[in-house]
Amino acid sequence: AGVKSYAAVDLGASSGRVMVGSLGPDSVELTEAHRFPNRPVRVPEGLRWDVLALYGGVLDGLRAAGQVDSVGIDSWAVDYGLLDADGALLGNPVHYRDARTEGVAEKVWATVPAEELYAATGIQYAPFNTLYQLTAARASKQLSYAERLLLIPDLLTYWLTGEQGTELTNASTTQLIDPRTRTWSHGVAERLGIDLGLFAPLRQPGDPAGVLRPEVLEETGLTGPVPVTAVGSHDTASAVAAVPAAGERFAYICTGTWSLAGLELTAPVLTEESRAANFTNELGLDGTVRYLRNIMGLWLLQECQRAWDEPDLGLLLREAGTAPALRSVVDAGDEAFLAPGRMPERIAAACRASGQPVPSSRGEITRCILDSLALAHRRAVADAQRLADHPVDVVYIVGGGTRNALLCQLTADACGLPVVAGATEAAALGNVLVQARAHGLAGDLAAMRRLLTRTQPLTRYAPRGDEARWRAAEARLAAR
Ligand code: ADP
Ligand code: LRH
Repeated sequence: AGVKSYAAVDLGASSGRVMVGSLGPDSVELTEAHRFPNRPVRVPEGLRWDVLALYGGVLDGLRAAGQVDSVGIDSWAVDYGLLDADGALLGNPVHYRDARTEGVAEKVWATVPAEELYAATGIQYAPFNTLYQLTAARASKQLSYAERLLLIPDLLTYWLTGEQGTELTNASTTQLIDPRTRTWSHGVAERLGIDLGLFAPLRQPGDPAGVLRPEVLEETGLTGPVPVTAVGSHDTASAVAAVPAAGERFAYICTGTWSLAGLELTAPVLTEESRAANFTNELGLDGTVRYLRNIMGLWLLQECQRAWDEPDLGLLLREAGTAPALRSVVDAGDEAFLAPGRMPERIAAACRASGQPVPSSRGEITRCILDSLALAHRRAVADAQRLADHPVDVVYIVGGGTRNALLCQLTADACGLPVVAGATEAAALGNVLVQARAHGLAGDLAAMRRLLTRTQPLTRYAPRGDEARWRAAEARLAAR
């Protein structure tokens, strides 16, 4: 009695999953109902998401999940679908790694200088921010026919319920939200000719988002009414909500396709220094700000695996474990690694360009990637503390990278701080907790985290004290 269950749909850039979370007064259990690949497709016009396949995966997952008390959806940020006046989807959503945004930022900055844009939105420069995507699409027929823009989780929610909204945490990644007022930045939108009327009204995490449509109930075999609840629909917002931290003196790294490394703050940092360091102020749960930097993450390794046609990650990690440490490092924050393709060659080229030994075997390249990620984690954690004047004693790692013990240990070594590895499926966990709270079970963010600390397995990594070597590696990159 008293146990309720929630379906968390979590769509990452590499896979989608439907997880079922069961919550009692002192228990949290998460089980996987269904997992499906998320494979972008290259068509003549560019790189696209196969959003219908993802929706099919969501329906399969809900069927596998069985009867639940609510459903919540989170996904990667910034991307969207356009709807025509009849509510029909106009084309496949464009992938954020598509080349259409190349050179667009400079055009935007000619109208709104980068400094002003940062002061108004707090969002770091990334070519794929929705604001740049919409600018790139400005002259397109598709956009001219569009009456509505729905971010990916909001689009899937619409298909499930028939109701439209724009969830706030993900909306902040459009770069069209003012982090101080936590609502639209009308000034920025007007100056750039972006029609905010395209967006459905803002929703807060925890808000109701409708009930599953009769056709969806029929397809999934569920018995209605099944409510859909808005969660922190940006996967990183949900993942940070599930960081099992106590107090405030912690940094987090959400590791998956990306590494998102930073702090949870109560107010944005909008200084020029912060902009120059490319830190972002995304909106989190309960009035928090996710002050973090995007690092290329395990994408670097995913792309090497694709190039080598090597699905056995365990094998590569064992080889990396015996390869020489910190021999060569690349800047894992470099936008040069954003596009897909030829990753081993691009990494080798970056090592050559910075005058370091060129890694050649798969083990050496994998080691180079892991060392480089750990180094980027170190820089982000150090820079965030300095820029936000917010010291930490511990670094939490959540997400798929928690399964990579070598990466976790190297991160502890590089940061010179203890690392606590938490949930592998942190986004799904945060998704479930927000639903549970909306339905009267869990408490505030701190109470949710206490529940996680009590119930979730945690792995600790102590730093091994080789600070001088990491500082030297950092200097090699800086000297470029
Ligand atoms: P996303 O949500 O961005 O799709 P995930 O959080 O699911 O990403 O993380 C995926 C990554 O996690 C993989 O690319 C891989 O590097 C890592 N990973 C997954 N399983 C394992 C494993 N068994 N051992 C080591 N690393 C793993
Ligand atoms: C991680 C993520 C990240 C964004 C990127 C586009 O999945 O949501 O927070 O910057 O995808």
